[in-house]
Amino acid sequence: MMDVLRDVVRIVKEHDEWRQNTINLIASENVMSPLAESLYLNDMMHRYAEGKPFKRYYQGTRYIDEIEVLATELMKKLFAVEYAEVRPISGTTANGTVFYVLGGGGGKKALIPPVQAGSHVSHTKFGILGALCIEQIEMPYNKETLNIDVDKAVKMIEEVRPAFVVLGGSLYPFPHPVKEIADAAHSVGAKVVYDAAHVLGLVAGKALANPLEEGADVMTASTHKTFPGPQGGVILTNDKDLYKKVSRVVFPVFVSNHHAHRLPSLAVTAVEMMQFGEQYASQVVKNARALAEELHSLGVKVLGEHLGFTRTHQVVVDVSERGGAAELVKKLEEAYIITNKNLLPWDPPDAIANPSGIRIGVQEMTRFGMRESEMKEIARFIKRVLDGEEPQKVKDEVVAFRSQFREVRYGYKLEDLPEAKERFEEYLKSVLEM
Ligand code: DSN
Repeated sequence: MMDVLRDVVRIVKEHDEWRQNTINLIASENVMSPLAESLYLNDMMHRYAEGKPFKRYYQGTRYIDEIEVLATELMKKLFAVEYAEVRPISGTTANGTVFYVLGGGGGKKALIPPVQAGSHVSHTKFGILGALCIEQIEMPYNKETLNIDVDKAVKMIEEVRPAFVVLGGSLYPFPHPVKEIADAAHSVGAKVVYDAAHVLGLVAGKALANPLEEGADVMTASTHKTFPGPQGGVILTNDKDLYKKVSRVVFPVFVSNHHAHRLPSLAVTAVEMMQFGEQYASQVVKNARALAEELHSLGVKVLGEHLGFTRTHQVVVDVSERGGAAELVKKLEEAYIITNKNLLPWDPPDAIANPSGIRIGVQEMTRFGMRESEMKEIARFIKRVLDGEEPQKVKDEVVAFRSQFREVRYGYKLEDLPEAKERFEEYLKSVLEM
């Protein structure tokens, strides 16, 4: 059996080394700061804390209660909201909770953006929305503006009178028109759910408007995409009644154990975003724009040229004239450039195996200190692979380039907080001595 254990260690070690040598452009990922990462390893990972802080069904939770209250307060402050629910363990769990509250019980309708235009699977009949027997109706979309067709969507809201409308999503270079849609939704008594999973860090850093200030009733999100925290979910709202219902549903319907060991890292990340969020978010958007412009000038087809390519962390490339994305993303991976294939708004749903698009996100490389000039270098690497150059040849240059960017910026190191360094050393020592 020791061989199996050696294999487990090998797999983790090789994964860590490999991904640290890659240019990671997956738009839904990020890295925590060293301080947040060190605090992720803690005994709370072994514990249960069902219920709300100080009203648990288990003993032994006094520090979990304390950290949960602190993380909640920090998220409220960061997003200037009245209520935050940090127990969802993912963005999907957060969506499930809110959808259950707004549309559970069957017979209700929800309007969502088209799947090919970026709706997350949890917004669809294939995901939690469908599992809750809520009818998915797709909003009209304008392929020219790469956005919801406001006039047609308003008409549809008035006709369909849904229980709620979902905005936000996973393919999201241009923010949705929250105010216009919220006005129409509210006129028929519908709520607006804004799924900020992808852009939470950009909202925190004020590179995008806060959807709750634009008229959304509730914001769901994951806490590990542009918001560079631990993997998890959050629900934010100013609606007291909605919050109360959400808090009664997240447990016991969607979580039992809510993985409390992530909450110290969430609290740290919230503080870091208060300190460095604006610098980080504005650099992310500048980097995305620089990458898109360089790809375009090198002859790669980038979506949204007439709209300035992007207003978020995402750059979307159309490779339909290059045989589709399926093979190209594998070649990019061979060159140690990690991206994902993605449906584009005009792709048929069955193009999922070989869609026209490659989705690129610059948030993680921004965290490692890359700026506009590095984005140009990355564009050149991508172009060489797309043009058919041997990925292995590009890979060696990618690894050398990446090795110059090892330090995570816009956050705290252990040296910044001697107590944290001491605590981490003690933690590691106790594990080593066990
Ligand atoms: N599927 C993820 C993404 O990459 O956007 C979100 O959960």
